[in-house]
Amino acid sequence: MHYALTGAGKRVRPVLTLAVAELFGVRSEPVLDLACAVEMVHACSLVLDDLPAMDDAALRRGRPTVHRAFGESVALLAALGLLNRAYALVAEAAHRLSLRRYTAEDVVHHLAAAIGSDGLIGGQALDLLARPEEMDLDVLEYIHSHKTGALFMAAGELGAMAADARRRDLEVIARYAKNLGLAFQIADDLLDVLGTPEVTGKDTGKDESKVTFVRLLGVPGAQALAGELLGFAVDSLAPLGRKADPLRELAMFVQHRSR
Ligand code: GRG
Repeated sequence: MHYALTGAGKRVRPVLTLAVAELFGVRSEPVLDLACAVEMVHACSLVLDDLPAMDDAALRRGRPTVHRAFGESVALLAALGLLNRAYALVAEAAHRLSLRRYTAEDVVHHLAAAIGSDGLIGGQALDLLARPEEMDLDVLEYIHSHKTGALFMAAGELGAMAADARRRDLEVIARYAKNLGLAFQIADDLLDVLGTPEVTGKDTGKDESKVTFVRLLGVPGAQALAGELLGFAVDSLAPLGRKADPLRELAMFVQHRSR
């Protein structure tokens, strides 16, 4: 669990949780716990995604994947351990926050819904099961807005809930994070083609046999779509004014990321 969690990842999702809570004026230990829980869920998903039964990856965050380092059975247990710890942490943090607009159950339920069969798990299942001839842009968007976008949305929404943000502000953050997450995934597809393992810290060229945004649109088309989605993300922040600038910077980071 420690190995999976502490590798040299970018921490984009927990940064999103912290940045959202902070823009609504809240910076506290329970918020940090929520952010850590989001990263634990992400680390869990990476361990599972790397398994031989899924992507069969050798390299992650610049070092051997968890199953390569410790064996498949330990990797499975580590993933479940991280997921369990994440739920416990969110439940404790949500309780300590004692919010006015949201119950602790709302917060836990939000995360659970993002992970479940209508979230990461559903997106990943369709990714594994869809036949190449069934893949078009709509199916690809469904897969990635679930397997990647759902955790970005939850990361942002948990930050907003932790700050007791109004429902309409929660919706602003959800729209931003959905577009950011999809753009992040397209950038990931582009890095699989244009990046190197030395810089990205993971295997590249893994998607050669897969239908990806780059396969369907070409490199310039995928770059243009990522740019367009990031534009939507940034536009949706207008009601929040200048205090949302850190989220605009995060969108810039996604646009220009090399790892
Ligand atoms: C039970 C949590 C859970 C998941 C089960 C395996 C699975 C379902 C989903 C896989 C989701 C997945 C791995 C999507 C890919 C998302 C993605 C773009 C990962 C790379 O994220 P980065 O670049 O990685 O943020 P670092 O290492 O920087 O954190």
